[in-house]
Amino acid sequence: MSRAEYDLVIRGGTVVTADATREACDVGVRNGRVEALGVAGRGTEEIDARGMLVMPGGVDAHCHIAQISSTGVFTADDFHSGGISAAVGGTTTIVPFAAQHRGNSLRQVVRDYQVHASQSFVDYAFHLIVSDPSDVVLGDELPSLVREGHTSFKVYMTYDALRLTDRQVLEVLGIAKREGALTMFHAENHDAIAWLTQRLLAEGRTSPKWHPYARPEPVEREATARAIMLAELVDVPILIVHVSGREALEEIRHAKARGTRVYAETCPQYLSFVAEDLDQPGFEGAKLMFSPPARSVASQNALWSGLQDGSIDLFSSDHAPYRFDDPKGKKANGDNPPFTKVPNGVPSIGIRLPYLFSEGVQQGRLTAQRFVELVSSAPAQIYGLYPRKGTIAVGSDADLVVWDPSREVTITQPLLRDRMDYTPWEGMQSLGWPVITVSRGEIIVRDGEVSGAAGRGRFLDRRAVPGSTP
Ligand code: DUC
Ligand code: ZN
Ligand code: ZN
Repeated sequence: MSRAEYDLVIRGGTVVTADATREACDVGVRNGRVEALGVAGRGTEEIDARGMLVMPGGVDAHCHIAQISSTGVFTADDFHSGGISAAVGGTTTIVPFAAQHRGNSLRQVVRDYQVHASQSFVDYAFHLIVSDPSDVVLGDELPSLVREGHTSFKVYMTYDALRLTDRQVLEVLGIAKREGALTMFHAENHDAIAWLTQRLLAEGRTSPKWHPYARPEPVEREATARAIMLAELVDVPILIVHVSGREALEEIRHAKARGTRVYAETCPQYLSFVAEDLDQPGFEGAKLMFSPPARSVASQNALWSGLQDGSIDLFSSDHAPYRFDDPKGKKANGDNPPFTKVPNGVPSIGIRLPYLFSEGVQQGRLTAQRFVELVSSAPAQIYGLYPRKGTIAVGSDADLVVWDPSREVTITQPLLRDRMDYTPWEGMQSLGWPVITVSRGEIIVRDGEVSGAAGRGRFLDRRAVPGSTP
């Protein structure tokens, strides 16, 4: 018998990339890379993918892993558990944040995250969070870290512990322009939130359901417009993360129409929940506390149209996992603290792809190709990982998902394999599911069975990809 030509062949599936759909297509993998696309000879291991979609593994470009929140609480997931949950949901690359807190050296922060990330289950890169743009950070650390491959950073326009002034934002944007990096914005107006919050608290409106009232849509709209204006002054591309509402999206549409290079991201929680969903007995609403907050059905419809027409460029999780019934999670400040003292965020790294496939592709809102673009190709392109990640092409890393479009799955927290004690999507019926996840040619999830060593994920140097920096 002749020797196998490939380590792995995924045979006869419908291969979907952002730009093409190939029926009855084999994918041949050798040494962790795609080596054949179309017809492949024998593989040491073979997967029969007839009736399945074969897509590039997801790239989650917005997730908080092993990070201390602005309220001082550590995320429930580290790079091992977060990476496993990602892989179970079809994601093979993550880009979490190396988050600077004031007074910290940015370079030391990156070193610390490298230690955390040495346990990563999937491949990873870091964005930086710049919260203290001191002379040393601006003059030395930030430029040199960009040159070393950390080519994106997030700035916050709100949160006492993290926010930058407009002047500081301009300084950071100047470095982004000079060094060829992309600045990501958390766009909410800090003073408006502080004023509204003070009034709500004074009126005794302290339970989780008031959280969205402290940060209504105009707060996001104004900050989005301001971020765009600041970027236009410097003439540098920016990206608005977690766009939640119709109003902010309108600002982005206008800016794109006049030629400003502004990318926009949204996340599953904004399509799934509305502000009224936080109105639950006791502290339950804290499970749905994230910022910017849940909005309205009108905003959800606007986000879907943005995903369809390209006003929204990518779909990330903003996974920020804080356990509900836990003094190290949502209850870090007591069993029923005011909404101002609850860590913000939801666990969403595992649900990201199944949610968008089920609600987007299966509901006829998105094509499968657009789905791939939103969850994989666009984030890889925008953040300098393409075409190593984000596509299925000869020479690309063999990061693949075999997706059963007709598999019906009821979502439960244990299924998602994170370290949480709840999922906001408990009970959701997902039509379509990633039955096999492959990372650099290694099958790391098969029918919910996870295999692969801790720390198998590799750091992705974003300098190495010509032509893909913004
Ligand atoms: N808001 C953020 O800004 N980051 C993490 C999660 C959240 O809700
Ligand atoms: Zn944010
Ligand atoms: Zn975030």
